[in-house]
Parts: sequence; structure tokens; C-alpha cells
Amino acid sequence: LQFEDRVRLAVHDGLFTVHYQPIVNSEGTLIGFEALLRWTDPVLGVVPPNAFIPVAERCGLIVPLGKWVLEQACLEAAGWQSSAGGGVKISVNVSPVQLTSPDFVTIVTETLANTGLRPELLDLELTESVLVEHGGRSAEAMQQLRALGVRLSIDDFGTGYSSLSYLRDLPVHRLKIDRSFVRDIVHSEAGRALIESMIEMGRTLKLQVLAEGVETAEQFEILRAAGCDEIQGFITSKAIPAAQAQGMVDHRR
Ligand code: G
Ligand code: G
Ligand code: MN
Ligand code: NA
Repeated sequence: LQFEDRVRLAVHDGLFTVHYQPIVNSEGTLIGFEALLRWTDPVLGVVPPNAFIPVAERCGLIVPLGKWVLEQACLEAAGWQSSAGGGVKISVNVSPVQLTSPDFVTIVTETLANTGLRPELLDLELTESVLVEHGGRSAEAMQQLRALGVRLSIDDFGTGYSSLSYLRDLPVHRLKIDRSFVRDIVHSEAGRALIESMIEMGRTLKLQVLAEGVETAEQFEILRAAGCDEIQGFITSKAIPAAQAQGMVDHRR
């Protein structure tokens, strides 16, 4: 079987699950989760998203798969609101193929209606690559999503090859600074200066700023002191199954 056919089969057989990685504020309080696809195949074993997402994008399967992730994540997040007294956000990755597919905005609208999730609790993560040419369908979809009240984040911020002009022209709410910028902030002065400048830029533009891949207390403290709003990484937890995420919400203080 070709890899592409394995992906098709896995979608058909319901072998995908959604896991949730916690996001905390600078005080360490849980404020949301990022939904991350997981695939454990009986033949291939655990297949990482970096292996199957590009294939799913190429063969178009990312559209139904992404729709399913969105539905699962919104359903889970709607459940968190009743137990947490509201306010736990959900972030969902959206590939450029999905964003520019003709009925994406309709799918988001219907998913919110069907699950009862408040739009401002849904955050869609877009990569900079989607904004390279920011006329066109991407920009139009982003404006429509903004009108719905949904939040938009730039994922892997700093790694794309796009110009920064989209930060002025498009309705972005949050920057998720790529983990490659976090790795060396404790030991490299230049690394620290760079991430502090990125945080400062975000704040100046009145965007929320999140740092990804935070693994140590020293990194957390540097980011907090620099004014970073939100933290995501192994320091809190890797992505966990839905039942465990629900448990974290239930014990939230
Ligand atoms: O933890 P991790 O290995 O899950 O994620 C690897 C990459 O796969 C990340 O870049 C992440 O954005 C991407 N990814 C994970 N889940 C999804 C998903 O549901 N949709 C899309 N488009 N990308 C995803
Ligand atoms: O690209 P995106 O940010 O959507 O995907 C998140 C990816 O980063 C996932 O593969 C996830 O497992 C991984 N990840 C999350 N937290 C950490 C961390 O603290 N350290 C490292 N090395 N990877 C992380
Ligand atoms: Mn992401
Ligand atoms: Na990232």
C-alpha cells in the first residue's frame, strides 16, 4: 500500500484521535489547549503529523480530516465551558488548503452553531506561508472569520518567508513564536534579545504573544519578564487525550 492509501484507510477506519496540549498564562493558569492530531496505525505504528499532514494536504484529504478535527475540538471545548465556568480556549491548526477551500467559513459557522461554542473561544492557527500573497482568497476568508468573532493566530511565527506587512493588513489576534526561538534564550544573549524584540513588536501591535516549546522554568521566567502573555510546551505538558484535558479543566484554579 502506498503511504497516501494508508492515510485514506486510516481516515476511513477512524484511526485518528485528537490530543490537547495545555496553554497557560504568565501566572501558570490554564487558559486553553491546542488540538493536535494523532495517528496510531496497526501496521505503521505511531505516525507523526509531520509525516502525514503534508501527504493529506497534497491529496486533498486534509479538507475532510481538518473538518473532523475542528468538530471534535469544538465539541470538547464546548464541554469544558460548563465545567470551568467558561473561558477555556481551543486552538485548531488550519492548513492553507483548508483556509482557501470554498466552504471553509461555512464549515466553521456550522460547527460553532452545532456545538454551541462561543466564537471568541475558537482560535484558528494559520502559518505565515498562507499570507505570502495576502490579497486573494486567504485574506477574504480571514476577514469573514473575523466577522464571525473567531480569533486568528500566526503559528510558527518567525519561520516563514513572508514579509511582515500582513500584521498591519490582516485581522491577526495572536503570534505564536516558534519554538526554535525559545530553545537558546537561557544561554545566548543574542537569542534572548531576539525573542524580547519579537515580544515587544507583538505588544506594540496590540497582539497577544505566545511562546511555543517552553521546556524549563528558566525559559518561562525570561519570557514572563519580557511580557510574553502565554506559554505552551513540555514545561506544562505534552498533548494529552481528551479525558485528561477534561480533568485539567475540572481542577483548574
Ligand atoms: O505535536 P506535533 O507533532 O503534533 O505537531 C507537528 C505538526 O503537525 C505541527 O506543525 C502541527 O501544527 C501539525 N498538526 C498537528 N495537528 C494538526 C491538524 O489537525 N491540522 C493541521 N493542519 N496540522 C496539524
Ligand atoms: O507547529 P505546531 O506549533 O502547531 O506544533 C506543535 C508541535 O510542537 C508538536 O509537534 C508538539 O508535540 C511540539 N511541542 C510542543 N511542546 C514542545 C516542547 O516543549 N518542546 C518540543 N521540543 N516540542 C514541543
Ligand atoms: Mn500549531
Ligand atoms: Na509551531
